[in-house]
Amino acid sequence: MKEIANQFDLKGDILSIEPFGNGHINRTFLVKTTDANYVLQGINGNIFKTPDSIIQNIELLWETEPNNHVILPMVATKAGGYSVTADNVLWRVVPFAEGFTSYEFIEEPWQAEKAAVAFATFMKTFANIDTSRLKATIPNFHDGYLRYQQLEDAYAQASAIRKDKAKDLYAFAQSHKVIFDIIQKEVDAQRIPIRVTHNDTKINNVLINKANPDDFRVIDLDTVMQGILLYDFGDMVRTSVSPTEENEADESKIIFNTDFFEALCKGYSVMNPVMTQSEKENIVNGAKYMIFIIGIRFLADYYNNDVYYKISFPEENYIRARNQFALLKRLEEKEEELKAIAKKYFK
Ligand code: ADP
Ligand code: GN1
Ligand code: MG
Repeated sequence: MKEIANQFDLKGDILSIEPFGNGHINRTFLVKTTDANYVLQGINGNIFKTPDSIIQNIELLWETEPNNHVILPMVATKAGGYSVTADNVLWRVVPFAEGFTSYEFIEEPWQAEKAAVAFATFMKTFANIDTSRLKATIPNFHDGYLRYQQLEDAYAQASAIRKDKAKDLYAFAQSHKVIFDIIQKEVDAQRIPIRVTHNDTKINNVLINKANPDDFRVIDLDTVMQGILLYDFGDMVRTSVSPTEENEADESKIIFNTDFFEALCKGYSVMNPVMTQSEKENIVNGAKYMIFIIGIRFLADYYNNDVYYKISFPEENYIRARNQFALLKRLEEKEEELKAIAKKYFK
């Protein structure tokens, strides 16, 4: 690790390199030197087949908005460029954001509001980039029909034990597939436009300055590419409205907090002037789309014997899928109330 870290233009001498963070995909390390701290990440090559496209996309963001305070700069290598490849893994470095914090779940509405402002600001800041210039780092990433097909393929080859264990979840998935149709129809009719989107607006992908919550950085830029606004809003809802972690053991703790939802709408309403009527009307459908799509991805990975998401115990992907579907059920119970709240902020 030290050999890799030393190829970057770091200030000072390396003191330690320790595993860091909570992501499901990449390998993240905190590098401490005599002068500064950095985050070193190895991009998961099984998932990102063209990891260099991630670096190119981030370079494009910086090229377009060189003075922005929304994302973190990449640290250059001594050889020039922003990445080092070792044993087929692409490594990159960003400064550690001193004095900033991220939340694994929301505890108070203001945190949801700030996160929504952060992700909305990200989208506004880079809105002028021609979306076709961004590389698809994971092609068809939020394609609901593809994800559903992947679930069916995974199910077809799953072990009898796992099929039986998750049979209620599979039935739930079958009965909810229609969720994808509503949004797809709007996209096909171009009532929902393609934009520069983050695509992984999980709440722990925004860092908030502890001394000044209006100062933030949006991180985890690996899936910045073409997308629709509702993916970004929807994934924030998915990861904010229940004060629980994705692998919460007790299903009864999964709730849909309407105050947190309202705070997200309030924060995100800065997008109002650029949003189309269809985007505004489909806010709640976007949340359903993202909760459902991530639920079926966790379920498919469970059937595939956990080849995609990192797990820390054997049934973790089953629990994650169960919790997403529980959240979707909680949403459905108050769908009309949520639509009324959304309407107040997106008019
Ligand atoms: P992954 O793609 O695996 O989710 P992230 O880039 O989101 O990786 O990093 C994982 C976690 O590490 C984040 O949720 C955040 O808490 C922390 N983190 C990442 N980068 C930084 C940074 N530059 N400064 C401070 N904390 C960071
Ligand atoms: C992954 O990298 P991380 O942990 O922020 C995943 C997202 C899922 C999320 C579910 C590249 O995000 O799509 O929503 O897990 N990222 C990728 O927690 O697949
Ligand atoms: Mg992350």
